[in-house]
Amino acid sequence: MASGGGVEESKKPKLYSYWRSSCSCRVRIALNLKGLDYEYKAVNLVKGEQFSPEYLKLNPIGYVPALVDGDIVVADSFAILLYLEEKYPQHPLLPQDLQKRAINYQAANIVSSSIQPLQNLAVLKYIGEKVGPDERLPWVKCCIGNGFAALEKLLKGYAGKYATGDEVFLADLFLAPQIHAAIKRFKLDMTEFPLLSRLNEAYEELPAFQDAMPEKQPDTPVEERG
Ligand SMILES: N[C@@H](CCC(=O)N[C@@H](CS)C(=O)NCC(=O)O)C(=O)O
Repeated sequence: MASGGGVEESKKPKLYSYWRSSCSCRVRIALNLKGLDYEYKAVNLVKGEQFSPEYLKLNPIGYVPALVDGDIVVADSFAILLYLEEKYPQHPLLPQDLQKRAINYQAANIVSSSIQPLQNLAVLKYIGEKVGPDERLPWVKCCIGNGFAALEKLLKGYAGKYATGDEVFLADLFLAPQIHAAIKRFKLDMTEFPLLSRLNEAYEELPAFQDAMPEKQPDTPVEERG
């Protein structure tokens, strides 16, 4: 795991992250929105650093992200976001309106439970080995397409400029990295998803989102920088 270091650095929250990880990206957006300076700790998933004994102490399941904030250690993006929301209430991630709040949980969970885990590195590696390398991309596109079709229907009655109105909330933090990966990494045709395409354009205008994207991280390989 690579780190920045320095005495002042040690007081900042530390985010264990991988540049292309959409789960890490959700947390990077939240930290940016809440104006929290943090130390970036790169965990190279391709090299298997998530399985080092040192990292497994932070997150026994061996996934990024993990956050260390003083004495507090919390892993899993959903748990980290709820922790940040309670500790740092500036720029709330949840709306007051209960129906809207519930839709934020639902949309976030569609991404985090019904899309992202199906296209995770470990799953793609398994499909590549057991079924065949050419089956990986069609599988990913099918999983993302099914989830996006549901999100289009779900958000139709709630979306404004962003997923549940004209303010950025939790659902947007899950949608932005997933849509970004669908377009840039998996080359998904988005014509069937006009609402999500429009939301993506709105996210691309926001500095907190721009700075969290895979192309801009300290561990982004030079050829992937943008
Ligand atoms: N539910 C977890 C999922 C975390 C997860 O799947 N992280 C991926 C990157 S987005 C990972 O670490 N994959 C490593 C691997 O598959 O070995 C969360 O939201 O944080």
